[in-house]
Amino acid sequence: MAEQIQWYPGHMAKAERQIKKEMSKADVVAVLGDARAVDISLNSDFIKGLGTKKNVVIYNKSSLADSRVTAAWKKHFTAENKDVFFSDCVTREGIKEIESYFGRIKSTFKFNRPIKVIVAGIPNVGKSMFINTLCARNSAKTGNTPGVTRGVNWIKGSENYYMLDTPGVLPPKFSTQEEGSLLASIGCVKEEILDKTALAVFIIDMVRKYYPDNLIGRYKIDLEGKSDVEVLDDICVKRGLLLSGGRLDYARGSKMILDEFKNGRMGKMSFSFPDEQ
Ligand SMILES: Nc1nc2c(ncn2[C@@H]2O[C@H](COP(=O)(O)OP(=O)(O)O)[C@@H](O)[C@H]2O)c(=O)[nH]1
Ligand SMILES: [Mg+2]
Repeated sequence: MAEQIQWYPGHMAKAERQIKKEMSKADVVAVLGDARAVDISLNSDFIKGLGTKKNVVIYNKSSLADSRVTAAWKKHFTAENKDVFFSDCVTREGIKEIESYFGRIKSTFKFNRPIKVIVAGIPNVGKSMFINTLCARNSAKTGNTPGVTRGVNWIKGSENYYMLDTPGVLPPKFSTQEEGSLLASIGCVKEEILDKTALAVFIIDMVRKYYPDNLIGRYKIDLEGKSDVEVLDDICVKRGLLLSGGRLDYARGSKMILDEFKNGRMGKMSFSFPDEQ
């Protein structure tokens, strides 16, 4: 992308301080990521900062990910003997497994009270919805834009655990421009500060590389010999997104591509793969 994404607004630094304060009261940190971007969607600086605190990684939105890639990741994490789960709050995939995991780790603590699980992660991975799903009540506010969560409120889930929602925090720096763009594509960066057309072109480039049939099938277009921008043109034409004088409405076309991608309308896809073994 030509333009540098501004991903670290002031409220994130404040959120990070607030989380650190609450962290001392938690027994377990559940770090949520997005199953479509395993590893990349974790804030690794944040995880390093946890020190010896018990943590578990949960990749959410697994119903939007490529199940073959998820299976490969599961195999990878099992081999590494890591506490990593995949879940989906809409299909409830993996939810029971995580509930019983919390029950199991509760018994490893010396006290006899529910464990306190703080839920952290980058914006929009489904932290609030995850808590609502595990606590079976609508106490955590959700929304498909970053920065929806505010405040401190421990919620009782079962006899085994309490959960605390936290505002999403992105690392101050992305490892690469591609990783930043991927995270922006799955909705982790505030839309208002994105160059939507550049991001739509990035999405087209990425999807045609790994899942070309999803693009062809969804928009009934031909990719052969076309540049990414020409593909965007074709999509605008197919969807009738035109301005006066027949000019293409890139603003609406780009917004549509972002929304459809973010919400999984282009099919189940993953963009981070375990190394070949
Ligand atoms: N398909 C799917 N969508 C989800 C899932 N979890 C959350 N969402 C959606 O993702 C958006 C962000 O969820 P939210 O809980 O507010 O994310 P947070 O910013 O991490 O707290 C909302 O539109 C949710 O409906 C999931 O497991 N699967
Ligand atoms: Mg939230």
